[in-house]
Order: sequence, then C-alpha cells, then structure tokens
Amino acid sequence: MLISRIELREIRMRLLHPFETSFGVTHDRRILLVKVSDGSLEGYGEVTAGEGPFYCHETVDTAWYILSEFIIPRVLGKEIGKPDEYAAFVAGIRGHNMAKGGLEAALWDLEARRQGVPLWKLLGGSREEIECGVSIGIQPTIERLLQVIQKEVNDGYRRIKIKIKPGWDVEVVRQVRAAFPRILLTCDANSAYTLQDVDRFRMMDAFEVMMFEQPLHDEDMIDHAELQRQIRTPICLDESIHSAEDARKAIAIGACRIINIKLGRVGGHREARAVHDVCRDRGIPVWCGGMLESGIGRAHNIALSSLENFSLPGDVAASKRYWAEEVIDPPVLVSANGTIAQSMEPGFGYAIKTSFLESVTVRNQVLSL
Ligand code: OSB
Ligand code: MG
Repeated sequence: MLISRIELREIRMRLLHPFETSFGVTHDRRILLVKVSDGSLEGYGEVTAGEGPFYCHETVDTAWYILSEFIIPRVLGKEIGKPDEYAAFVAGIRGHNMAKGGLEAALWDLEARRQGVPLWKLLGGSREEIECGVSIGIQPTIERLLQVIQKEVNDGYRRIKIKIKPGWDVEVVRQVRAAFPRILLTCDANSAYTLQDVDRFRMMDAFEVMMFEQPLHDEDMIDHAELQRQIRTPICLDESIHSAEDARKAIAIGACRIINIKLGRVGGHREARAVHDVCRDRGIPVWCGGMLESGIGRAHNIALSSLENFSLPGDVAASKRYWAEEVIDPPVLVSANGTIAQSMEPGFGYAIKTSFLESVTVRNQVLSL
C-alpha cells in the first residue's frame, strides 16, 4: 500500500469518573489519533500516551513531536507491503513505542479494510468473544470502593482489578476480600513500592489475589524476581515490558508469572503478537491492558485480545464506563455475562462518528503527498 496521507488529530474528552492511580488523577483525557490513507481507504489508530509523563515517559505532546518530525517523514509516500514491514521503517528511532504504535495500529486497520476482513482475523485471532474485567481507581473511602465493585459485579465483569498504593493496600484488600469472597481479584500498584515493602505483599498473600501487577519500579526486573521468590501470589508485569525480548528475559529470571500486554507500550500489533508468542511458548498467560482509550484504541484492544493466549480477562470494558459519548458507532458493548463479541466488519469493525470527532478536536495536522 502507498501511504499517501497521514493525519494527526488531538481530541479532548472528559471521563465520566475521574481515575486515580498511585501516580495521579485523570479527569480529562487528551487523546492523539492517527489516520492513514492509501488514496482510497483509511485506517485509524490511537496513541495511548497520557497527558503527563507519569505512567511512562511518553506524553501526547512528545508523541505528536516524534510522529510529525521523525516517524511520518519515514513512511509518507512510501510503499509498505504489509503492516509487519513498518517496523523496519522506524527501527532507527529509539523508544517512543506509543508514538510508533499509534501509526502502526492505523496501518493494520487500513490493511484489514483493503483486504475486506476483520482486523482480529488478519491478526490471526481465534477468540470470537473476549472476557472483560474492570480496573477501578483509588476511591475516597473503602465503603465507596465496595459500592463500585458491587456495581461492576452486577454488570457482569469477570475480574475486578483495584489500584493500590502505600497506605491504600493491606486493609483495603482485606475488606474487599471479606465482602466479595469469590470474585477474581487483582491489585495494580503502578510501581509504587520497593523491595522494602515485601512484608506488605506477604500480608496480602493471604487474600487469594490473582496477581499483583507491577509492584516495583518500571525499569526493574531483578527486584521483581526477588519479590516473586518471597511471595506466593503471581506477579504480573505491565510497565517493565516493552518488547518480546523484555518478556523473554523477565520470564527467564522469574520476575513474573503473568504479563499484561498493551499495544502502545510495546509499539503496536506486531510486537504485541511477539510478546504473546514468547509468553505462550513458555506457559505464561497474558491479558490485554487498557489506557483509558477512546473507542478507536478500545477497538484495537478487542481485536488484539482475540489471540489464543489472551486467556485471562483484560482491562477492556464497555465505552459507557468511560464516556458520555463515544467516537465510534456502535459503542463498545459488554454482555450481561462480561464478554465483548468481535465485530465481523472489515478493519477494526466500528464506524467513526465523524461529526462528533470534529466537535471534540482541538488540533489537527495533515501530512500528504
Ligand atoms: O496500569 O493498567 C494500568 C490506566 C492508565 C494508565 C495505566 C493503567 C490504567 C488502567 C486503566 O488500569 C485501564 C482501563 O480501564 O483502560
Ligand atoms: Mg497496570
């Protein structure tokens, strides 16, 4: 396909509920979208960077800069055979996986539309229905958290993830487990702890938590391996895994027993599948993480989750948990028993609500031949 036109677009949308993690609170999302065209068809991708460098170093503004100054000049006007070949065009650019991944996702959507097939089938997926979990931010009180969990359980979600941080951990998890003895429960620390905190994790070992997600520093694997040796609950890595090579090494040293795959964090579908394969070959289950995406990023996450080794419920939930109005039509719907059905339409399988998208756009830039 000839890449004849690329458009960057920043939209702003308010979350229905502010989302608090150990690194901060998000009320309003700034989301960078990428549209690619081959002259007749279009594909859409989402850059999953946040507003500030808190989850990782990338932000909406760094991604815009890297895309417009370095990535787009390397692909605009080029003939790219298959989306897998994109990696070679951007190989010289170090890091900035979310910037790379946003355009890569758009290329996959475009290729699927060119072939007239659903993206999940093009990716090689087999799960026609994916299992959904929810990620619940830090709440003002434990009572409030218990109410939110009850609502999500009533809505059918199959796994509840709560955010933890020092001071919002052992007692919180104890009470959640006491109130909900049977739910699949996981805890995400977003790197808020150090090895000094091993006793807190040993205390939480008693509550049958399915996994502790990214307890330690985002650049660490060694201390995670040490922590894993000292606790029973599996560790799941999120922030520390940027590639299939990272996954291979983390598994080899025993730093985790589960891996969360995020499209942006690993730089796109090609690397996401490579991480998936490394994990599958070593008996490590994976699940799809979320980054408070708009419907465009969400649709890509759903397609990715169709791969066989996505055997645990992901953080891929209904549009209505996040947004009053969605940029895609239909919005992402979750069934009463906590699943999302794959779309049978070409590409990522949802239509773009063009006029709503225009109404939430704050800037755009078109680069074309
Ligand atoms: O660590 O998984 C995370 C949101 C923003 C940044 C990091 C994370 C998250 C979530 C939310 O947990 C998942 C979602 O509902 O999109
Ligand atoms: Mg996480």
